[in-house]
Amino acid sequence: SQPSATNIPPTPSSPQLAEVSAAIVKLLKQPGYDDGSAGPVLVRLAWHSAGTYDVTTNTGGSNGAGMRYEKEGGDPANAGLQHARAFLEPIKRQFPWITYADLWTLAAVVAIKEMDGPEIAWRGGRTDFTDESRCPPRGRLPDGTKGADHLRWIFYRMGFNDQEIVALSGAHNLGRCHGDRSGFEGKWVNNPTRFSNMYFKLLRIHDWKKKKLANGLEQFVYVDKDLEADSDVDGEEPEELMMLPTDIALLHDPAFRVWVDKYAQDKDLFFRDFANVFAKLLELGIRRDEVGRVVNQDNLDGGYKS
Ligand code: DDH
Repeated sequence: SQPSATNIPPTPSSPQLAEVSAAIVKLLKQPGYDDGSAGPVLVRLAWHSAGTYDVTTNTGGSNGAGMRYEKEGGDPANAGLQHARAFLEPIKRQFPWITYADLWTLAAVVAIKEMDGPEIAWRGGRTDFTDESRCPPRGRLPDGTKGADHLRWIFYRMGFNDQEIVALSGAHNLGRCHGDRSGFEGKWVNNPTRFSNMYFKLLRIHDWKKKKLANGLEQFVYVDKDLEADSDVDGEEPEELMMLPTDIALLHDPAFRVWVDKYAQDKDLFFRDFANVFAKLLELGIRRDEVGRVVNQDNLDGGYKS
């Protein structure tokens, strides 16, 4: 049975969504792709779909799945996310009743849990735009070359505070940078498909050195000296870890630093705060009635209404 107009949007424990979630779990393993998992790029898809929110105009956010259109999908900040959308396409075909906007956000929540991360509250009912007229303008997502002022400018616009900015940034425990997508190169932690607070620990303990890439971008790197010594023996290249300038900004800004320290020392606190702030991210711009149905009046297309 599929959800209908009179139904409250399914919750993750409902039988329909349990099937979709199980299908997402199955597709996470992608032996030929990156570090063997679609998980990190799916998390980034959900974040970029929601991170366009502007609290003063109440525009943007995960409702609509506007990234399917060139106007939003073609934002250079979204380079590479076509891979995430392609991973989910067979699931959309298998369960046509779920909207793209719900599928993209649900996939991130399922992936984070599956990668040993916290359980994140998720509610369905998002609708899909049927043209690009309501897509947010480009340029609302953060720029990794910048500093603390930029982070506040971007994330305060979404309605987040300093603690929430740091908690959200902990998602960089996952995945990597790709030269052909963002221009940056490398991963933040040694195991980029396991969710943890390692990002905060490494940020604090290492002496991050600026490195200029061939394309002119600057990032910060650290090469483990022990690994380097080991590699002489077994002939393996030591893997260089990286941080973006925006990651390093968390370390040097006193108000951000308080939370970097707390999250490095207390994994449970980080997991709790991350679960709360990621759930909040996915709900930005979504208005619901008292039973949880999405009631965004500017967007009545698609979804669970037929
Ligand atoms: Fe991020 N991120 N992110 N990020 N992000 C990149 C990769 C991933 C910034 C820049 C980049 C968040 C915040 C910021 C993930 C999740 C989240 C890449 C590399 C850049 C650049 C892209 C590529 O080359 O493929 C900046 C700047 C910020 C900031 O200013 C705070 C947040 C809030 C999240 C989140 O999920 C809550 C994930 C996951 C990835 C790894 C993607 C992959 O393909 O692997």
